Amino acid sequence: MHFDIIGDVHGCIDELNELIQKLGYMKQQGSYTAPADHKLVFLGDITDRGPNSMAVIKLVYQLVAEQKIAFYIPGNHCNKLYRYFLGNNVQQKYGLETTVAEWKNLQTQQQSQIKEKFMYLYETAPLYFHFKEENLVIAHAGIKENLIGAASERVKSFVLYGDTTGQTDEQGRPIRRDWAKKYQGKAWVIYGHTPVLEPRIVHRTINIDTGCVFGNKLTALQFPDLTFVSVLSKQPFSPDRFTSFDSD
Ligand SMILES: [Mn+2]
Repeated sequence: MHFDIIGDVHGCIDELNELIQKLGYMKQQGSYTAPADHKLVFLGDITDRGPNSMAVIKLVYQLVAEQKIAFYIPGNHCNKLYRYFLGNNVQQKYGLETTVAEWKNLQTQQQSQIKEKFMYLYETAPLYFHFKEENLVIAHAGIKENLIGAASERVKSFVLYGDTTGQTDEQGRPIRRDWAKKYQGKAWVIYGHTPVLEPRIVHRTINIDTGCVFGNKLTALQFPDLTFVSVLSKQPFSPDRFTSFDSD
């Protein structure tokens, strides 16, 4: 099996369609045909901040649930949207406000369709993938070696939010530990969550969130070939959103 793993989409539907086609998936009458033995993987944060989260939900649902040519796992933004749809009191900021505004603009029938599709995706998704035969782990914010195979609140928080310290920086963003630097596992860990200008490879970990919604590019990693395929973002560039790692 070949996996085409796509980084954080965040509502960037045009870039997503372009990337899927660049990966060799053929579009005909709105539906995609995968190259033989290939599957797409979405590693979470498909909505929020970008121009068209509704269209991304529809497309990911179509590929995962209807056409069965893609897999999906949630990210922290997905978790928040899910809790919003459950009726929980969720703060509408950090991007959720754009998705909620789009959703509220829909007619009632379309609202329930989108909600049902998204909730189905979220509820049927595992927290992360562990493809043992392929020696491949895919988790939104990554995973530590000793957590692979486990399922607990600690694992849930790690794969959704990363290795957070519980503290925040001057901009109010959570401070995260650089777990990848200490990773010694044999399995490849593919993740996103932290925008970087270029895919970041450290030991057997690869961050493919190249910040499409912040104006850089949308990247896919082809596994096991380990080749990157990217398309340029159409969004305005926000250089301050990208993390640089000093001593990789
Ligand atoms: Mn994230």
